[in-house]
Amino acid sequence: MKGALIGCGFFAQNQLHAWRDIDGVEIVALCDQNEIALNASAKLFGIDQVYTDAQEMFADGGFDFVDIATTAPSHRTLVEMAAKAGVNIICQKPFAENMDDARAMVASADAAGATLMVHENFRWQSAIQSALKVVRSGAIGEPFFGRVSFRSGYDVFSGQPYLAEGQRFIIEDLGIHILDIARAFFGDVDRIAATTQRMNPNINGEDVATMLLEHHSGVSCIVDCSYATKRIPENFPQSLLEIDGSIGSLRLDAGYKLTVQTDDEITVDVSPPLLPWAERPWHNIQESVKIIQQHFVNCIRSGSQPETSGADNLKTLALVEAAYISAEHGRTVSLSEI
Ligand code: NAD
Ligand code: 89Y
Repeated sequence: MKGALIGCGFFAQNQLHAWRDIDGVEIVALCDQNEIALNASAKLFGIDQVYTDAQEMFADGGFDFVDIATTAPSHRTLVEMAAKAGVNIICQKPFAENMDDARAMVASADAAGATLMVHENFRWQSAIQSALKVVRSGAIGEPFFGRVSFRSGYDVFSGQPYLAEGQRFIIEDLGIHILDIARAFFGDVDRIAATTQRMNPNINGEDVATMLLEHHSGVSCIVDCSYATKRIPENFPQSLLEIDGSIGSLRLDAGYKLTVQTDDEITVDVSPPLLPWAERPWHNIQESVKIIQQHFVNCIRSGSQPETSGADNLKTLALVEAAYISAEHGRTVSLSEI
């Protein structure tokens, strides 16, 4: 399977490493408007076919899928270009800047018969997958309460300066993953209520968000995110879980400790492996990049829909929109409004 990647920035380096680890896949073309970033990645990963214009890359072709690793403002144009070219698509989160764009992007891939997956990778982290396996096995019974929590003081702005600039920050950038984890455990959401705060005076958007989700399944779930939390040891980038079920409970605590309590209590270490190209503390995220990209390849090979498909991601993106509306207007928002 031959692929092309657009956007050779900060995070794409992980994607390029992970593609090299996946059997039967080769990235044959690279594109970035920034020639310095383009040439640096081309040299590092030994890729000869390079473009500063995505249109030209699609016109030349010679690949079966495209990996869109740019930031959200370019996603709609690039996804629609890829769909027109008839290639399968994996696109970074946040999938789109608004719901209208996101729906149009899904429609364009559908019309072209192309697989469209969003690089929504946090639910694919191996620690989260281990917890999902326990809950889906019924080991703690019917869940009725959840908490998915991400609290950190890690400086994300040095690697991703654009995160300090937007009017929106933590829900759109990070909360989107945490909301998606809540969906993976408890399914679709009927209503959400959210508050936001900005603790860091040097950024434009909110860096703290506290959300309450009422899932269609009946589960009440708290999703809380912060980049203003000073704690030692620093937890970045771990997502922590607390789930209560009818016959037991599950916790994923800091340090990747997974505890399941029923009549007995079992704690297992679900630390992610440190891939040869990965570095702490990012190794948790980096490992999930390889897992999600392998999932994309498996789905194309088997002709099945990715779990985190474009269509599925509309529901995660709708939660982001609903959370901002709720925080702005101080009211509970029904997802049917979005
Ligand atoms: P970045 O700014 O470092 O890199 C983006 C690159 O895309 C830049 O080099 C830019 O020149 C290029 N680009 C933009 N528009 C283009 C276009 N139309 N054609 C060609 N090149 C174009 O950004 P980043 O930090 O690497 O983030 C990229 C995306 O990855 C963001 O959406 C971000 O939210 C996401 N991200 C995801 C994770 C995760 O765990 N899934 C982690 C970090 C970042
Ligand atoms: O951009 C974000 C993401 O997707 O994961 C962590 C991050 O890099 C900073 O919040």
